[in-house]
Amino acid sequence: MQVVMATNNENKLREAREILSPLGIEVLSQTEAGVHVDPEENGETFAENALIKARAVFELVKKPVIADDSGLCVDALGGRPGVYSARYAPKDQLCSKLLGELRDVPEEERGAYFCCTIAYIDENGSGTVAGKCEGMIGYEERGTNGFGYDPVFVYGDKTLAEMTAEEKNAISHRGAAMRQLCEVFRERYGETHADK
Ligand code: ITT
Repeated sequence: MQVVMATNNENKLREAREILSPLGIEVLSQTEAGVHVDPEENGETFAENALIKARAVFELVKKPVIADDSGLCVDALGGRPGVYSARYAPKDQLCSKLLGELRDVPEEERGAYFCCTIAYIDENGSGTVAGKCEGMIGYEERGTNGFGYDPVFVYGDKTLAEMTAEEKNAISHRGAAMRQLCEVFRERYGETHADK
């Protein structure tokens, strides 16, 4: 089956493809679907924002659409940046700004988690699934893979940016949410062709 992903973030699109294509779901970009949409994300939750993005694209394409709204919640910052993760700082300064804010925070208070909510919508209606990845914020940037806050998010003994794509997708918030999405699709549409 084919779904259109309502995102302007190339890294999210890449990870969605890595996770969903082995499960038999082909993910088309907005460009491949012939639309360009960048709606204002004025929801207060990941789910609200994911639904805003999914609905905006579904109005224009008559195919199933998915949208990912995600972010990093840092314990010592009372859950910030959360839904504002993309707007916390310019893209190349996200990690350095966060490390600066946490400069004096001791190890035991450096807990954080990534959240990912995926909204899906088709002619039968809409819904959401969510995934979480718990770790901590390190003291320096490490690794060159991934994107966003990956170089400072430590899971086990590596940052997400030190993991291969396969390693990250196996434990990530996005991986967890996408695998649930696949279950929803199996219920809605029957088996995806990975099963055949
Ligand atoms: P779209 O809205 O177009 O999908 P976006 O990048 O603006 O793209 P969000 O509003 O959901 O997406 O912002 C999520 C931000 O959280 C993202 O830009 C990253 O900075 C961060 N983020 C989300 N998932 C991440 C991951 O797996 N690794 C590192 N950072 C991540």
